[in-house]
Amino acid sequence: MEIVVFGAGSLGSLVGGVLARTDEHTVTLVAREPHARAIRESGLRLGGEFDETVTPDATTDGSNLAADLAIVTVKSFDTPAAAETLATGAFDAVLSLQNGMGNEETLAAAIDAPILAGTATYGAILQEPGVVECTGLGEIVLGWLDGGSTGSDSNSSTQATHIGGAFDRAGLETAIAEDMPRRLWTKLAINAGINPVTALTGTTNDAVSSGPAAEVARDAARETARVAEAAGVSLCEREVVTAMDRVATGTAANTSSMAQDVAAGRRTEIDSINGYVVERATALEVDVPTNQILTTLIRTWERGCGVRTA
Ligand code: KPL
Repeated sequence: MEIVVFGAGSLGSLVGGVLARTDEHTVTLVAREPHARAIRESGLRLGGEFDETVTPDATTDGSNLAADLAIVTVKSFDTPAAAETLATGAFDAVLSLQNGMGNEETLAAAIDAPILAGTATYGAILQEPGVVECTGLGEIVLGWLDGGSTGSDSNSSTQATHIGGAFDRAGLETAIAEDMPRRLWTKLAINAGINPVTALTGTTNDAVSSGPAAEVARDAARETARVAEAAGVSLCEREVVTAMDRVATGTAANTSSMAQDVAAGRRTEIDSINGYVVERATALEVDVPTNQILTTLIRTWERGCGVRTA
């Protein structure tokens, strides 16, 4: 397949880099400088589990690209801009592998291609330009938001299976799901617990496996399950806590994306994670005090270092 990874930060570089290990795919990473230049000059080093150097193409200009598949891995606040740029190209399918909610709808509104939803629980960290480290093996789950009916035609489930099979063969453990809304809410609950707690405490993901920080993270995840239930998505509190504990243990040494953002003084995805939970909870009249506190603390930090104005 011809594959474009739009937004090759840590997760995008890992996913694109692993896909570039096989002759089956031609991979182009749309990345920022100096990462794109380093990849063009010396290849992309995959550290950790994959221990290999691969040679995908790399560019900073994502406009007018054509491919079988575009994988979107930009931060959720950059999705509108990514959608606009991707709309100048031509793709048979677009897969969102992003944190937070609402990304698929934003992409679908701008791009004339079937949009697949996905979740990824791999741990990844960009060590330096041209070097990404896999800090925890996880899983990719992908599928159509409505189980298939928004796919371009009756081939939609074949298309998802084809993409999933290609990911698997390259070494990315991938499952196809017909209950993506439920999967996205589960991933939201995992991120709502792990990300702000590790970001505020400057810890790795194992900090939410046990101890007082784990209780805060579990409360945030439980509240998210209650909001999902109120929104008509069947999800129980025990399930999301188990899922979060599994990810925290599986990516124990990983620095969550939000902890990486805070450590680097960058804007975080708080709005589309805990902020989204609070917004939906308010509309559905569900109490989410832990999500409210975590959202307030991260937003206060963002304002304090000038990466947030509102
Ligand atoms: O998605 C993640 C993130 O860091 O944003 C997890 C699954 C928590 C892995 O660190």
